[in-house]
Amino acid sequence: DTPPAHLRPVEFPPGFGWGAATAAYQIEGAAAEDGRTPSIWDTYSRLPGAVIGGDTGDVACDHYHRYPEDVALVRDLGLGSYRFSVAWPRVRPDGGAVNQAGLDFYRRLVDELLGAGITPWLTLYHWDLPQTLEDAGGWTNRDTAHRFVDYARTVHDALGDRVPTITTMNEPWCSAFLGHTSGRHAPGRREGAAGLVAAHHLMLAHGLAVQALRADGATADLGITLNLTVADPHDPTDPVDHDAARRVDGLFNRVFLDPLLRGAYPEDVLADTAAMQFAGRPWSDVVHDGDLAAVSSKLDVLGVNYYNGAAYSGHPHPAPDDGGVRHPDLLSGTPFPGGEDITEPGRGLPRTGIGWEVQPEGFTRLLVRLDADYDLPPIWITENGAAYPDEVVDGRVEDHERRAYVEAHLRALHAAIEAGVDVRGYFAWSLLDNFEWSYGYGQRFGIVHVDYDTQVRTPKSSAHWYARVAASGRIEGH
Ligand code: PNW
Repeated sequence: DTPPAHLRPVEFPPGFGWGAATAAYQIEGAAAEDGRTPSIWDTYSRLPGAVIGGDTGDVACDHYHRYPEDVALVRDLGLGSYRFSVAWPRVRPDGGAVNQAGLDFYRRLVDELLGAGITPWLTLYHWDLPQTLEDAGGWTNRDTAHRFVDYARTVHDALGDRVPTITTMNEPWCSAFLGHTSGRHAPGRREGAAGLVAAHHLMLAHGLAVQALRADGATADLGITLNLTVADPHDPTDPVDHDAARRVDGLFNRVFLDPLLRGAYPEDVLADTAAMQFAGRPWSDVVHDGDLAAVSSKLDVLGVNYYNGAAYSGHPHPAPDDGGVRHPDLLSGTPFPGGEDITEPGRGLPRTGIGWEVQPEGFTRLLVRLDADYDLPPIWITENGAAYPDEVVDGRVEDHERRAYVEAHLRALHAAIEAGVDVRGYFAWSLLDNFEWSYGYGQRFGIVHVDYDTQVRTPKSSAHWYARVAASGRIEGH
């Protein structure tokens, strides 16, 4: 008898990479040390009601001081790669002059990683824009893209010879549309088309930085990380729901994929948003001649973050039942410019502790679709994971739900590889429990538990399971 697919042993290709990921503001703490100035998340997290519990990244996991211990955790789990981000306001405080003390932290971190035999994967921007640049208009100001290029060159000059992969942006969708349309991420603006303007400037910053680093003689692979989703129609027989799903696919996936990989914005997205204005002008006036040539500069690697898909409707529905996890404010305000009518009614799938659907088959579908629709560079999965309310009991964290989530998603990833998609590696999100943005410290995504009173780290049972998968390149059958 052949066991069903979800129980069969699977084997990843030789050389497949295994890692864990983090981001600067979520783990470092030390918010005012060695010359760091505030970022938009320091400001936003202090706005009343913006972050559950009023949490901030002031201390977080104290990784700034404990990085040797955290690198040792990665090494002890046998993971070959570690993805981290550099904090712009440490390296160029206020977006201005270079701060050697800030750069030195990342020099020490990279030394520690290389000394432990771990390959560093560096992200330049994981959402911590210097507040001074926000005060000048932030990502809605074209000049921010040029300031980003200066910052990227500074980091590349210091570390580019020792870091084999540099990605520009993490998840520009979140920066653009959660930051400027729904206002649920920093800087907390709710200005509709400002999300589209910010998206364009983030992509422009990416493209100009890739061009500048190549001109500087970059030897590292250069790329970007997108968070992508699978948008299904809630009622597959209803054309209104199909149209809602098309619009979400446009404003989540294609609005980034098409400029990057085809050098043009999708026609349907341009048509849907044609009447949307920013500063009294059509938003697309911010797209200048030559911008899309820069944005579509060759990518050496594409990072894909996948957490969940969802089914969308164009009819009014109550918000999905997420078990009451989300603060009502976190559910209000659409992130889709012009998408005030789009609802997500829920379809009865299990949900993780943060209220997101568990939909591993969507991961296979997403990757197969990307491969069919685009001329892709090699892909790495730069994030995938789940939040659950873990507890330490007798020194152990038995997080069976997270292990099941990761196993199901690795099996779905394996199916995409079998179908011919060129995926080279996988990073678990996250190495550590950390500051989960507008949810604060209440949502735990780590494969390693962090006690925020003592800063004690405890690898969860999912980490031990993941370490065995990484060591063998195999998932055992059941
Ligand atoms: C990503 N959404 O954030 C980030 O890259 C991580 O920093 C974060 O901790 C992780 O996923 C878990 O949230 C997202 O609302 C935040 O769709 C919000 C969304 C998606 C990704």
